[in-house]
Order: sequence, then structure tokens, then C-alpha cells
Amino acid sequence: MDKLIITAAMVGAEVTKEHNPALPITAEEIGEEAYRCYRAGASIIHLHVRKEDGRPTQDREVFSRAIEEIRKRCDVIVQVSTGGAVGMSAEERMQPLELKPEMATLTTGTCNFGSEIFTNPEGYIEKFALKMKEYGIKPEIEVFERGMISNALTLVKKGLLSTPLHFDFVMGVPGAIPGEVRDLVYLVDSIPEGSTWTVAGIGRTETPLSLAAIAMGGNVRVGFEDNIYYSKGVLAESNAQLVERIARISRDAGREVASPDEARRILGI
Ligand code: KMH
Ligand code: ZN
Repeated sequence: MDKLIITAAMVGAEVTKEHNPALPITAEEIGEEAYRCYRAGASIIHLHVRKEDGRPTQDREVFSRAIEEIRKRCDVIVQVSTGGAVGMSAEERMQPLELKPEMATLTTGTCNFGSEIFTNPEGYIEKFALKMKEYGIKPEIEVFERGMISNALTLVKKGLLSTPLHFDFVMGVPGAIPGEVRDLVYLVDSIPEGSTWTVAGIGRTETPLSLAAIAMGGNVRVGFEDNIYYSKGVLAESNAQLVERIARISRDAGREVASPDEARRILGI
């Protein structure tokens, strides 16, 4: 089994400082928190950024400043979000791709997202995939529903994605696929052999799904984007605290944790 790749999704687009005061917002806070996550065992930072007032943005310059602060401190893989926040246009969402990061997310379908709709019609998906191909950015395919795997395979047939694919199963979003282990097994069984995958369990599904992924040979994403609690009713002190727990459990279970360079090799970056 390969070493475990831990992704830290530290910011997201929905969580606020009111939800968890330790949420990093400024470029410097993001840089500092990324470094703490890296020290705790994260090899990928899944990155969203915020305006000064805390609202989500996909502004290229804001991304650039945050990435610079991360780069000053460590050589972790930066994976920019093209999901942004619900309601943003495709052009808005694509901006950070211009910075040519090592990785970016690609959600291959539309789904309910709580009381809202996360819109990803074919036109968006193909535009994002084409840009990633042009710039040599490794896509992480964000799967919120089973049909999104089929859509990714269609993109392979169209020459917009190349194999081996890397998937992130985002599970437990209200309105999309639930976060039971049987759902994870179903998704893992549905991807092509040779693919790599990680799981992002939302809220209370985060830790149980992470444990399943460690045992199944998958990888793990944790962080405030997905879950702000360390345990029931107890806020996490930092994203790094969540990363540290996963690294510790994985090592205790006999699975070492990948460095950024080891993660690059596993993902073919
Ligand atoms: N904020 C969600 C609507 C991604 O980063 O690519 C979408 C999201 C997915 O977070
Ligand atoms: Zn995200």
C-alpha cells in the first residue's frame, strides 16, 4: 500500500470565524496554517481564499498572495479550488488556474448543496478540464454523486482528461451522497483500476470515513472546509490538529504518511 496522502482543506468557502475563530483568512494566516499542517503531515493544501471581510473570492491576486505565503514556508502541493462558492460564474471560478498551480479541483457534475445548487454543467466542466490540460495542472476530480464518475470517464473519452485519474469523494454534503462506509465502498468500486482517490467526509462523517480510507488504501482530506470539530461539540483548535490526528492514527495502523515529494510521485505530478 502506498503511503497516506493527507490533504488539508483549511479555509473553504462557507465556514466563518463565527463558526470557528481559528479559521485562517488573510494570506499570512493561510501561510502560517499551511506550514503547521505540513509539519503535522499534510502534503497537499486544498486552497480557497477570502476577501478581507471574510467573504469567499476566486480573485487571482488574492490566490497569488496566499500561495506566496505558503511557498515562503514549505514545499507542499497547492491545489486550488475551481469550485469556489455556490453562485459564482465559470470565469470567476477559473481565475486561479492562471497561476498554473500543481493541482486544481474539477467537479464533474451538478448537485444539491444544502439548500442551494452547486452548478457544474457540461460547458463548465469541459472548459475547466481543457484549461488544466493546456497548463499541465493535475486535476482532482471532486465527486459528490456517483454520476460524476461517469462524467469524468466521458472526459477521458473526449481527450480532456488523461489517466490515471485522481478522485476526491466528497461525502455527507446535505443533498448529495451520504457518508456511510458502504457509500465509500460503492464509489471506490466504480472508479477505473489504477486510479488514486481520497475522501473528504463532511461534518461528523470525517473521522469514520478517514479511518476507512486509511484501511482501504485511499487517502484522506481533513480541515475546516469540511469539519470544524475535533470531537462532538468540541471545536478543533486548528486545521493542523485534525491533520495530526489522522497522521498519528495512520502511523499507528502501520501506514506511513507521504511527504509532498512522495505524494507527487504517487499522483504522477
Ligand atoms: N464550495 C463548494 C460549493 C471545490 O473546492 O472544488 C465547492 C467546493 C469544491 O468547495
Ligand atoms: Zn473546496
